[in-house]
Amino acid sequence: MFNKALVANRGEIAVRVMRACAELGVQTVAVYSDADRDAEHVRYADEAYNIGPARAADSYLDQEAVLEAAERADADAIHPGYGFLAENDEFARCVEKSEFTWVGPPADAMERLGSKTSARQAMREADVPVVPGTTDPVESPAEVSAVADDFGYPVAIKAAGGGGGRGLVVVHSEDEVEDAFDTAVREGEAYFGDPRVYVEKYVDRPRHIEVQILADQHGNVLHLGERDCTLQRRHQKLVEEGPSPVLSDGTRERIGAAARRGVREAGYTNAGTVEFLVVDEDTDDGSVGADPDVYFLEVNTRIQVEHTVSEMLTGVDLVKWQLRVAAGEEISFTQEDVEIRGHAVEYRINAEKPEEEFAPATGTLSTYDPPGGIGVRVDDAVRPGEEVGGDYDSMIAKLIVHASDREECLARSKRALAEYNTEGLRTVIPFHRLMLSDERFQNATHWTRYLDEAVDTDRITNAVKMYSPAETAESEDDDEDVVERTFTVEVDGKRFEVELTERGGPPVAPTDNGRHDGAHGRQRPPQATADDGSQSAATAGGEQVTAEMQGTILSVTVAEGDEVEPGDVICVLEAMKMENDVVAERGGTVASVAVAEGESVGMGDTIVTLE
Ligand code: MV4
Repeated sequence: MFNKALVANRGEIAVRVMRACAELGVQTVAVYSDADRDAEHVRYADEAYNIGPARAADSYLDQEAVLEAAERADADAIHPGYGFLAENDEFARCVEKSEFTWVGPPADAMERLGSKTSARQAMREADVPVVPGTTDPVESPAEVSAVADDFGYPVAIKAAGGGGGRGLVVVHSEDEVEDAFDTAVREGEAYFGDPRVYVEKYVDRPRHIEVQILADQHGNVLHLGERDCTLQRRHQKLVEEGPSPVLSDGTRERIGAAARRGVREAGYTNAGTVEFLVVDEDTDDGSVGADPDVYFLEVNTRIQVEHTVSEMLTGVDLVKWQLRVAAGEEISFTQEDVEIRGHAVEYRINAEKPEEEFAPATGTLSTYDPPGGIGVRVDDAVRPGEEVGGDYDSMIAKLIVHASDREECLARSKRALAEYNTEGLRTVIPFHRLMLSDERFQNATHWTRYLDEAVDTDRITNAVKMYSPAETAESEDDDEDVVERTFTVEVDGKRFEVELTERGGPPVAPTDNGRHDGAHGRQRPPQATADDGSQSAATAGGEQVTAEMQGTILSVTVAEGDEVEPGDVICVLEAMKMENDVVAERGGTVASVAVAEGESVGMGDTIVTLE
């Protein structure tokens, strides 16, 4: 095993790799840019070297600077993490020729499987189903039209050096071919320095399923189950889970065996992921039957963000095995030993504003209090007071939840996300809470473009308002006085913590119990506030009065035909251990009542309709 490993990365993955090193008794070397001088991964390492200014091209992507740091530290291995240089086969080749050991796949295998066209060729040779289309690059729009004549529209023109959605142009008809071809060639050249493109039949509404691979230098090639990464937004994964809730055991075995064949064919070693598209032509509701169509998509020749899902399900520490395999060790378990236990879901915690098209957010994490408890893992590299800028990727942490099955996992996820307390920096946590009450996500009938095509932005905006009123209140109208008040009240001997966000109200002395002295010491999501200060757990704009959070109806105080005035209580909703009045924000006649006492409601469910 190595004595000392340099981690050529930053953030949570750098800490993740260093933890694996620490457990193996390997000394750790961090590299950092000027912007990361006080970053968590620097503090965690045994030694650290500055490699340049904040701009990634001048630091984390500067191959010479990284190699110089490895020499100064007298490291004997380099682990790239993910992103930055992790899939740069030229850098891998550089390291292979140096005195350092590359902790990753051989450069040749990276090059062969990193190119979309040669990867398709390798998979075809290994009898792995690939999306119908060309394996070699096409030279003209006419060749694109010929493929479409064979397989029908839509077709996808893809950059040979592409991935992650860049250099992918969908063509729906003949008259779009020429412009689409030119666009794909231009994007390939611009993003990947490679103008070559190829054509595939475009698979509509697929699920994105990937298989985790681990292979050593002794001919052992294993898979560690699959991950379902279908919940994405504009090619950015937000939630990954395993095992996939839509695959039958037969399909699961099929893609696992195909992934092993494919990477073995390419001489791949170390950790990697084989991506597939899974689609069922026989269903039209997004569900997948026992024998869907499975198509190879591409290989990721690195450890991925979502490797944690496979670790929680199998108990295998993938990063430690990366280090062991790179050091020449043999994998000590067989495919038959790999057991998938329970269900796991990873939620990416990005500093982004979901209600503003997931625009990057910056700020100071004045409060950072991640969840804990059974089955809850948080991989992060931030701490209270951290300044989060826009220099690098927006992901600041990953919440990984593991439980006995998907139902328990989603329930545990709701609890963990409710505990995940951040202030001073907008994150996607409210979006994740919303998804946990989204019917399609709950019944796993979403598809890769579900968020792009079918999730109403207003729903996301309402969810964000519900769970982070302080930030949204300030951002809504910064020159308006926004006063937050927290009251601890007792009603009939029962204790309630009530948080009010008052706009334009008189200044008040801050309460002495702060915002976090609730029963569990956690900030509970404050409720929307109706005019009279009563707590509304719903909004009544327009015709429907809807639930703004998941909960149980304790009582319904109106019936069809009743006249209601603004502020009248419609019903009482029990949520997050509190009783919340659902009030009408405008008057009207009750046209219908959609709930009854004792029923559960999800966020966005209609409670009554007013006319
Ligand atoms: C496809 C596809 C459907 N048909 N290729 C997305 C980026 C890269 N991983 C390849 N991707 C896809 N390739 C064919 N022939 C669907 C995807 C895809 C996707 C496409 C658009 C928007 C979001 C997506 C998420 C995952 C996969």
